[in-house]
Amino acid sequence: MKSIRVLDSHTGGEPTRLVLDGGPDLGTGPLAERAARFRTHFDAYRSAIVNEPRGSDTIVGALLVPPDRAGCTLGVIFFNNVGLLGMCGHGTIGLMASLAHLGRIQPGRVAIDTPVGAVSAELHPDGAVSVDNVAAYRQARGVAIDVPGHGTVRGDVAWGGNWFFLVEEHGLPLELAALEALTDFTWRVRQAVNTQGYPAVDHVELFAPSPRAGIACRNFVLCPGKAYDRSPCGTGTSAKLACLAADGKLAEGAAWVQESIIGSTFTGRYRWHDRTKGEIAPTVTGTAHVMAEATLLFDARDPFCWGIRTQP
Ligand code: PYC
Repeated sequence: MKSIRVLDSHTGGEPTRLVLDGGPDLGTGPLAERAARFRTHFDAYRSAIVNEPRGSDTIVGALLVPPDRAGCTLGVIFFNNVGLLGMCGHGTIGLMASLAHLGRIQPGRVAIDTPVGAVSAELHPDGAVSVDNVAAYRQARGVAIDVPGHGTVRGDVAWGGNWFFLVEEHGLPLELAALEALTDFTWRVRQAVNTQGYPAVDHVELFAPSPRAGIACRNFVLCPGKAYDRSPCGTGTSAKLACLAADGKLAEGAAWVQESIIGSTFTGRYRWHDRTKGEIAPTVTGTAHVMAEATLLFDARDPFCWGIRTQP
């Protein structure tokens, strides 16, 4: 029987399933090319690892691969219930905590290759992890989208390792009690954004003040497969920092504490990467906890051996 060894962690409530061995052999070359190979030839692995019955819509998988970019010591390709992610902030924090648990890294920095660029992650002595993400920027400001059944919704389109539509004014309470309404609204926004000029946007992020002192704001992030991010979303926080920097609302180096819908937090900071292009170098800090070590078993007689594929 085929088997795949995994280590599960969560970062602020959002799970990461790290594939240690038994995953698909994607060969060599740039990670973007290997990610394309994963998508085209090995999608069954993706589904089998993160989808039901072994997984759930919320799990993000992390496939460890040899790096391609000079100076990187490892490579990772993140994936979810419906496809691949460019980068994943909570997943990188989970990856670092998992490698520390396995004794493979000590406090210090690791340069990591991803399909969208090299990132650098630092494991701190207390177990927290800071991720120096790929450069983030706002592509468009105050875009008006006509959302059927709702009306006009304005938001910014920004890159933080994935594409986001960021909405400040939405009129919904960012509370778990409103989860259904939040999911329904953000899904409709996503579809409208995709058909009204921004087909690459696959995350929608809403903001509201936090009821807790010392927190800059709360977010709700709808991920590509219609699950909401339990963490404050590392790439979403990077996209937010890019918008704040572009608007002159956050100074270089100042801390931005981003709270998720379940109350977990990341601390974000930025440095200008290229001010003329509006590109920032974001750093997102958070903590992950290891939860399970497991061997996934693949029985050829099992009709759901390769997972139940969901396409919302
Ligand atoms: O933390 O970047 C992130 C992320 C993306 C999707 C889920 N989490």
